[in-house]
Amino acid sequence: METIKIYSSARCPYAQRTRMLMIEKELSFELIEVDLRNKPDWFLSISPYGKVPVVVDDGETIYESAIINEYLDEKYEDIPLMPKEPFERAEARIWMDYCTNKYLVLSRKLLTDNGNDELQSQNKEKLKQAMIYMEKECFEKNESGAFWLGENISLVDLHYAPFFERFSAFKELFGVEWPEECLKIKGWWKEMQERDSYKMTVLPTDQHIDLYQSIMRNMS
Ligand SMILES: N[C@@H](CCC(=O)N[C@@H](CS)C(=O)NCC(=O)O)C(=O)O
Repeated sequence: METIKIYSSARCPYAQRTRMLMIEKELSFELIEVDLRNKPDWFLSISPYGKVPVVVDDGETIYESAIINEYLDEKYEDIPLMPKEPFERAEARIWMDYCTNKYLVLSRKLLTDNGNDELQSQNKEKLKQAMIYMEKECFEKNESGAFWLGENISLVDLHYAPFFERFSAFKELFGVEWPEECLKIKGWWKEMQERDSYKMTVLPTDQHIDLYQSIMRNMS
């Protein structure tokens, strides 16, 4: 088997999802760091969207973190990260979709609406309600286990973890508070921080703050 190649950027939360998956599944891989401010031509010829992560496995190119992670989980079955039952698989995908289309959309609004106090207080309230929804509809319904789907870590945990890592930067930049109702999510986050996959990919909050500040400067 050829070593899997992953084209990544240390600061990219989407690439982090895939790097975490490789570590959780104990896959051997070659990590290729790409300078996204100065993308080399060879990278643009590999990455159709010019984005990381991209994976090359057995000569095939796969991109988009959620698709890569499902692909690698299906192909390398020894340590499965998705449930077997179709309904449970659908539930996992619903929670990953919630991350993309709700949690991340609301988080991004804090960046785009920075400076508008009225909109920011609405954004913070919406983000809080989204977290309370996750707490009540997912974590409080789990009968056992600290993970998103219960006892076993899954693709859903890897989907959210990089963005919870960045929560402390959002607290610092925008005063976002962890809702006091979200105790089980807090327990999950504590558990995730103990994983090797997290410890080997985490960056200090200062670096996230710098990156978000530069994103906001480029917006204005
Ligand atoms: N939906 C993509 C998002 C990937 C993405 O936005 N990557 C960023 C870095 S975090 C990137 O490569 N940006 C370069 C660019 O847009 O030019 C995924 O899940 O893989």
